[in-house]
Amino acid sequence: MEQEKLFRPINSLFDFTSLELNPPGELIVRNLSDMDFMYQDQDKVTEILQKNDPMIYRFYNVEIPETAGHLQHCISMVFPGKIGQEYYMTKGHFHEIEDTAEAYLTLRGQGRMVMQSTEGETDIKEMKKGTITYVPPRWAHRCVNTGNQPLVFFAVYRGDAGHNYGIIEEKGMKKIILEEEGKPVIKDNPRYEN
Ligand code: S6P
Ligand code: ZN
Repeated sequence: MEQEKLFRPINSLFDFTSLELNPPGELIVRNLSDMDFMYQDQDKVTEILQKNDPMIYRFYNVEIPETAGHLQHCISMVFPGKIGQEYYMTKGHFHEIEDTAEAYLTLRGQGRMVMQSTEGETDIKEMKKGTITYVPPRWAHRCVNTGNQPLVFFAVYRGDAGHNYGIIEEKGMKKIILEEEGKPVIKDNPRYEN
């Protein structure tokens, strides 16, 4: 069998002050207009988008071949803020190859990882500097910034795992995280369609 061409080791450096990765790899930015339909308060979304289009999060994907033997890894940051009572969050996804897991190390900030299995169960874990969150195979995952500084985390997953946003774009997730009396609370998503 022909051997894959030898891939050279690489180093990336994350700067905790500028919040940039060097080299940046592939930088993906998501503004509110990229995920406006995901928030509960659609009047608030419209009101905000009439004035500006805030950056909700961005992530740096180190450029790694998307094959099973490799480990994709990235640095993501969700900025602090809310749409109405709902905290800024990532879109969330299943992996295209559902049977692939992921590990997250939180580097800075405060948040929650909202997970939902293909069977419809929910699990929510705290994210804060030092937490290592394991996302087992077949769990969708979304990160919510419940603090007042950027929520920054490092994630690593199988090279060919891929991303499936479709189900969450269509249906949302069962649980949402809102701020009530200055604190994050878990609520049923009134817009979730079974
Ligand atoms: C990839 C991993 C993260 C997310 C990133 C953005 O499997 O979970 O790198 O891609 O945090 O989230 P999302 O939901 O927009 O891909
Ligand atoms: Zn993932």
